[in-house]
Amino acid sequence: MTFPQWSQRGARQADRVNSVIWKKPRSTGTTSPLSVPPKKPQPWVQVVGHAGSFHAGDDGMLLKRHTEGEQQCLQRLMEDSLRSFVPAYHGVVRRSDQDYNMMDDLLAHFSCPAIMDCKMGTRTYLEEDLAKARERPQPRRDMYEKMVDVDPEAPTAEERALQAVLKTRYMQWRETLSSTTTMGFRIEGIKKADGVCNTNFKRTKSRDQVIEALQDFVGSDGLVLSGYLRRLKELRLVLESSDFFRTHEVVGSSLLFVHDGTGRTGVWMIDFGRTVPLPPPLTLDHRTSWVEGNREDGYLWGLDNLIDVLTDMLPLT
Ligand code: I3P
Repeated sequence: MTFPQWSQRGARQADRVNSVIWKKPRSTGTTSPLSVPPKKPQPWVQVVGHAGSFHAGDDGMLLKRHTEGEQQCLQRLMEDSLRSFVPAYHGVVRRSDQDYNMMDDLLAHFSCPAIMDCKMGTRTYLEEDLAKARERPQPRRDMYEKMVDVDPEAPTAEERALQAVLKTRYMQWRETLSSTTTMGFRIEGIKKADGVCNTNFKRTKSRDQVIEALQDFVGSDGLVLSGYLRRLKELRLVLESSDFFRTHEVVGSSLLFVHDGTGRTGVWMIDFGRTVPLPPPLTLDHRTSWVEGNREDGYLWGLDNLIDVLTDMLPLT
């Protein structure tokens, strides 16, 4: 995804909010086939995620189209020190012949929240995707068209002749177009409290452009900004000692930021569809530059930069 995403805010405040938001899992790893069609997805959830991937569940739950890989990550995360930084996972449910991973809807306890999805890391495709693309290249016309829409000059002569690009090539191009390569994170989408959504951040690349977008998101409320900063620093500390994080390549995962008019804030890690376990004894520090084979994803380097940028903004609010 994406960005289903969701999010929230700060040290003591975050703890208080978490105690409200993070409910005890009721059932984990269970499948309960039901014939009731899922409710329509929340508008926000549709903004960045794959269309049709999300549905509102009952009682503050969110249903996300099931993938085995994401299920395994969420199950492992429930046992990890990162648990309070991811949506609580409640197992698999079946609706209209489709399996879904059921998790807490992180927006459930916010009132008219503002939401931002930041995709973390310097690389947005897996090393195994590169290998697959070499073995069996599958150029995509839809990605060529998306590329030309943004920059007609971007395709090579060969791509132009094919009218198609490889997905890895498209993803790399998106990384360099945005702040992914230079800062290790990029803004994917923002929904303001008034309901207006903006996903037009493909070219938001420079530090100044990123700050402008973040400033617009947090508004003039210094409490919101300091709440986010506290939560991100807590997250960094936990990531640096998490067994899960050390032993997984985390690609295409986002941080979901959420705040509302009460000053409540929160940040959670979301989207683990492209998070894969490393072959033991390989581990990552998530800061070392990527060279093919080392599996590094730049997640923590991106978080360092994000914290740095938000810290710079602090006196401005
Ligand atoms: C999409 C974005 C998604 C990716 C999707 C891309 O590009 O990179 O993260 O899904 O691939 O099309 P854009 O944001 O420019 O629209 P995954 O993360 O699941 O790979 P897809 O078209 O193969 O779903």
